[in-house]
Amino acid sequence: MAKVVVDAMAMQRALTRITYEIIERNKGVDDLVILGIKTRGVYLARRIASRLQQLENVTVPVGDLDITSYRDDIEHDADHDPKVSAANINFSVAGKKVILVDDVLYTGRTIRAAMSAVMDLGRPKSINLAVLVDRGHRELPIRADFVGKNIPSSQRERIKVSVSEIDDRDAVEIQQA
Ligand code: 3GP
Ligand code: 5GP
Ligand code: MG
Repeated sequence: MAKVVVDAMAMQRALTRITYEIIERNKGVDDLVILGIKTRGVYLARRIASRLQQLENVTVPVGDLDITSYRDDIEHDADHDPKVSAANINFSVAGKKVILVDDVLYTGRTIRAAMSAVMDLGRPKSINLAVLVDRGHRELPIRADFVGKNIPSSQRERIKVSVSEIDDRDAVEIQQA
């Protein structure tokens, strides 16, 4: 049984709020770049960029970070951390205010890997993290700066994020494993 905890309207509002918070925190949009973590983080990143375009009339560069698992299931591999590749980013991050965007924040290991991939490209001025859902269970000292919704979860539960670009709708659901 899946329970919808964020519907399409709520997701839209959360992303709009996060966009305002990004503008406010950065005192504008100068030097911002947005990097979405595949797969669904990329679509959320693009939506934030298009709201920045509407609100501030600026085009903020958006790039993709590729995450590779060591196994083909979705479970975390106990022995390996996720690998994140910044190979496809064709603009400089040096001196930029980087906003990382992911759908779900869980142990924090993906974000740790994403930060090192970004820093291998150049020295950003700052890195901030925006996530649609924070489900808790952090294993590293990592937190999000911008959160759509905190969903305290049990380890057994799965948070299903759907985005209309690739799924049938916009929604966040809790599934019992
Ligand atoms: P995403 O690539 O859009 O983020 O990992 C493949 C997909 O499975 C991910 O989609 C993620 O949303 C989803 N998923 C659901 N539960 C989990 C989980 O516990 N761990 C991981 N790594 N992915 C999960
Ligand atoms: P972390 O590295 O913080 O443990 O996990 C973050 C990554 O794993 C995110 O990119 C996310 O896609 C995925 N993830 C972990 N738990 C969940 C979950 O419950 N639901 C979804 N949709 N993704 C998850
Ligand atoms: Mg993800």
